[in-house]
Amino acid sequence: MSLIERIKGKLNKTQLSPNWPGLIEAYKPWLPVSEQTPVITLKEGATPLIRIKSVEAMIGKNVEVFAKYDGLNPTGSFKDRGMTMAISKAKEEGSEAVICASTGNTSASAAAYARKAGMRAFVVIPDGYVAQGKLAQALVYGAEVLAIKGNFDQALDIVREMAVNYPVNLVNSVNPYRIQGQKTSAFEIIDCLGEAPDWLCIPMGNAGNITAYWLGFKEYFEAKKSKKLPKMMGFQASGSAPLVLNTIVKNPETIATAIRIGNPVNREKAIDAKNSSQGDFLDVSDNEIIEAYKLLGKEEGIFCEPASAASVAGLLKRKNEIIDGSKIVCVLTGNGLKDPDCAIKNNDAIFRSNLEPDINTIAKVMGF
Ligand code: AN7
Repeated sequence: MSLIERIKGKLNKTQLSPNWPGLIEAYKPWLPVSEQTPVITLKEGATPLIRIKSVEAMIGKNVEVFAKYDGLNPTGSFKDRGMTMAISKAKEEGSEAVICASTGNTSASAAAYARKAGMRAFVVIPDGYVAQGKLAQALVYGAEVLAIKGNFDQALDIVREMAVNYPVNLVNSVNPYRIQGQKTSAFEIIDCLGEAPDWLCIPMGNAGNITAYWLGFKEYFEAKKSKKLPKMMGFQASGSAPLVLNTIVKNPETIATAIRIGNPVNREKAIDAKNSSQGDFLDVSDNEIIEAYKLLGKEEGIFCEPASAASVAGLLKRKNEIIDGSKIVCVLTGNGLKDPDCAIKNNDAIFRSNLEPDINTIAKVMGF
């Protein structure tokens, strides 16, 4: 048996990345696509589940904690799961342009997929509140960037109205195809673990992703691919916590700019996910987010963006409620490279500069 055959024998299809067709092809029977749908894919999905033992140690019980590292998608966030669907369907419908409001990741993903499909990509963003990496992506992918003197919620109001009055296809998570694509991450978790986790910890902004995961878990459960449903544990930043506070936050503020959203459009669906799963919502401070962000970096070798670290910060905050023997998945929604400014400002690393270029200086600084 050749090496490649031996490897293939041991690995399932989701692990054979060279053969991975992208999530629409992989999960076609579960998605609203037909043979006529032009599939626009960058081979998104099939992201790794990584055991995070430093977090297990901090919980101090017999638990298994995994990170679903969706920051390894083609444009560096989970948005690609929804965007491959939204753009493929927009193409099928004959759209020539798409529009979205975005705190950054949606704009990067929409731009990449729309341009690949030969469409114009209009992205409306809150000026000055989009992380540098995300803005760089939108520009390089060829978006038409419209920065407003306002926040995400105002941007979303504008694009929703634009899509009613002008020939532009809306690709925010009010677009049902986005949710359909994003639910595949729940499928992957069950395909990988062989069962649903006990808890699913996830950051919430517009609450499309928690809605999508809940849909995915329910569909696999109803198809008997799992025997249980996870508790949906949603986390928000304290300065931007409309779902936790059950209100609208007029001026949301947080270091996690991805989830700086005060009036989530998927509010009712997120509340349903929480209630139906006997889950809960909780807020975490910017400090707690940064502590989790640094822990994942320096103990696990996982660089996620601040919004993503909210899932781990939230889990740690609730550690007393965890039942022994639990399996927990924390969704890491975006890649740390998206927000280099945050990384450079928030780390415990040693950085010595202005050193003379000779071995004696270097050895001395190293402590030898
Ligand atoms: C890294 O890009 O809303 O609760 O416009 O980028 O489904 O909104 C991003 C959201 C979590 C929250 N983590 O997801 C946008 C945008 C990261 C994100 C969320 C976002 P939802």
